[in-house]
Amino acid sequence: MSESPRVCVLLEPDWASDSLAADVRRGLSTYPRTLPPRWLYDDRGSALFDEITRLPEYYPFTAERSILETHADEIAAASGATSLVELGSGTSEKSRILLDAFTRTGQLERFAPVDVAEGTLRQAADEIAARHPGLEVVAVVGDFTLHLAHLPEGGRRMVAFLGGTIGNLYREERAAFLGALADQLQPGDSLLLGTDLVKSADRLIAAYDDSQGVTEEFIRNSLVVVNRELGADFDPEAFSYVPFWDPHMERMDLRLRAEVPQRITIPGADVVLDLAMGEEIRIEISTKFRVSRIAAELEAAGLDVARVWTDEAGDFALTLAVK
Ligand code: AVJ
Repeated sequence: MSESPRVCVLLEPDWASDSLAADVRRGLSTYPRTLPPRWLYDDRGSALFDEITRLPEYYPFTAERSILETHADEIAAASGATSLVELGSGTSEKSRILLDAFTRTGQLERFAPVDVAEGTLRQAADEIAARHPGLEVVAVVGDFTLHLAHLPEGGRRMVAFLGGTIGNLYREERAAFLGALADQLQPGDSLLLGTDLVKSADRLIAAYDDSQGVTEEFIRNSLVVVNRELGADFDPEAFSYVPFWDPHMERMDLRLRAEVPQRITIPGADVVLDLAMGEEIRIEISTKFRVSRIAAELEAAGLDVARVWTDEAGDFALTLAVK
C-alpha cells in the first residue's frame, strides 16, 4: 500500500494576482522594462515549455537528463541524503531518475516536491507515491524564492534545483536565494544545482529562437497572462520577439519589442503604459555559467562544492554543494 501524499499549501488564494500586480508595477516602470519570468508558467505556458524541452535546438533539457541518467547513483551516494526536496519541480520528470537511484540504494525516506502549480504538483506527487511505496511524499505548493523557510525538515536533505532555472535570476537575486537556502540547511545537507554552461552564441541563439517559433510563443504568452490576470489590453501580435546573447553578462536576454507606438491599460495594476515604437520589454534572462563561477557563487553563500558532473559535450553542469 502506498501512502497518499501530504500537500502543504503555502500560497494565499490571491497570491498570484497580487504579486503579479506588484511585479508589473515595479517592472514596467523601470528601464529596461521587465516582466518577471515566473509568470510564464500558466497552463498554456507550461504546455509550451514542455514543447520547448522536446525541440531539437533546446539542448539543456537533454543534456541535464543525460547527466542524471549517467550519474544518478553517484549523486545519491555522494549526497547521503534521506530526504529529497525539489524546488520548481513541475512534473518532477527529472527527479524520477534520482528517485529511482535512491530507491536502488534504499536510503530515501521522504520526497518533497515544491512548485507553484498546484495541479501539476498534485498529479506528480500521486504518481510518485504510487511508484515508490513506503516513501513519504510531501508536496509543497509554494514559491522557491518566498518559502524556503518552510521546506520539510528532518533527516539529511538534498535540495535539487534543476533545469538551469537559477539562470533566470540576476546576480544579486542568485546571491540572496543561495544565501537564504544555505541558511535553512543543516550541516551535511546539500544542494544539487543544475546550470547551463557558456557556449557558442550560435547554439545559444538557436536554442532560444527555434525554427518552429515555440519559444517565441512561450515568451509572448506572458502578455496573455497579464491580460487575463489583470484585465490588461496588450495586443501580443503588436510585439516582435527579440532574443539576443549578451556576451558581457553571459546571458540570453529575451525581449518583446513594440512594433508600433501604443498605450496599454493594466487596470489590475493601476498602470497605463505608453510605449514608443521600438521600445522593449525584457521577459526573461537565462544566464549561462562557467564551472568556476558556479563554485564561487556557492562558496560565497557558505556551501562547499563536493562534486561537479557535466554531460559529454560540456553543455550543462550539475553541482553538488554541501553545507
Ligand atoms: C526553465 C528557465 C531553465 O532559461 O532555458 C526556455 C526557460 N525560456 N526557453 C531556460 C526557457 C525559453 C528555461 N528555464
